[in-house]
Amino acid sequence: MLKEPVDLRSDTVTKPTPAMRRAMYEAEVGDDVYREDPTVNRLEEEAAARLGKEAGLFVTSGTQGNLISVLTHTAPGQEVILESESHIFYYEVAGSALIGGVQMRPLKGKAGALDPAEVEAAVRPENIHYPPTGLIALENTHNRAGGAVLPPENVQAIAQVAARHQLPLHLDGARIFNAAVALGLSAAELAAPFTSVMFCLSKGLGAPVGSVIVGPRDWIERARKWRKRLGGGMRQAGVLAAAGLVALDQMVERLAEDHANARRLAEGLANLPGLEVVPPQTNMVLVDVAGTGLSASAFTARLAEHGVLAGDTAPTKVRFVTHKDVDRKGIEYTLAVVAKLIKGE
Ligand code: TLP
Repeated sequence: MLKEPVDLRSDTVTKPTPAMRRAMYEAEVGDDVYREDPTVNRLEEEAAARLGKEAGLFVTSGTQGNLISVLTHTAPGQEVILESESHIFYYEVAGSALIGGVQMRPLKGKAGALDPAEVEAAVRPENIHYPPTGLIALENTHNRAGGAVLPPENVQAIAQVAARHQLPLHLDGARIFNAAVALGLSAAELAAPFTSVMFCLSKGLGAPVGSVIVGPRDWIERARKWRKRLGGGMRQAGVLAAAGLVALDQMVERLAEDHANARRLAEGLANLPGLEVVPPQTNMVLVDVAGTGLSASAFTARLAEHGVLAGDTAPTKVRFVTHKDVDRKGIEYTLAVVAKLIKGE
């Protein structure tokens, strides 16, 4: 066993770097509800600039950022078109339905991407029986599709549908920087077709807490009110924002290393009998373990006995997520542990 467990459950487990801790210690702060926290203000400006939008809002989490975005774009009784395995639909505890009173209209995608024609067909025409469509939401990278990158031309086509029907388009870009690095494009280029974008500082970028939503200035003003209403006004949040600024400044380019580690892990796993591996595009490796005769939860429990942590995302599906706190040695160790497990040793 290695000294520390190899934790591949998620990139959310990443710990702040020494530079982040220093920046947090030294952060200039003020009351952010009065907009007097200079470090939060700097993060919001920097995030908006990086994503090519007018303004930004620092929020507690990706889930809160998506919830605030849905609430700000829609009115109760409207419908939101989104992918059937998207995080907003699958993993956000029905917050938008409960708090926003909206109905979800999930469409099945391919590798996380929706068919623009199906999106257009799902937009509701005027009819006494129908809820009006209020929003289209996409996810890039797509988590449950294994960190899949949305093809830019597919996003463009859906943006045209949104524009034709005068609908806002939101991006759950929790991992937009992974998509940008994988495509060799800027985050601003990927964000351009969207009205609003949420991205996370606390995943592959390694900050301890927080996400940012970006969009038009008047929209962010309304989002700020929703954040307060939801209890997300954070006062001296500069200590957190300081780590976010370091994340944007120092942690984006290195995501390529996580992608290379995911590819190495996938290649090694694909050579083992009983495993079906989805070739990774970014930092996630999805593996169907049905061929081993084990359930995903039994499989991950066996790995955990040897100090390797992975997640089960369906009865026979296991997810490994690479990130800055797992190096190549951890990946090779993981491959050795899985090989032994499969040989029944
Ligand atoms: N995803 C987490 C879990 O919630 C599943 C993970 O381990 O991958 N959008 C996307 C695409 C996400 O993957 C996540 C987190 C979020 C939003 C929510 O972010 P947080 O955890 O900050 O609320």
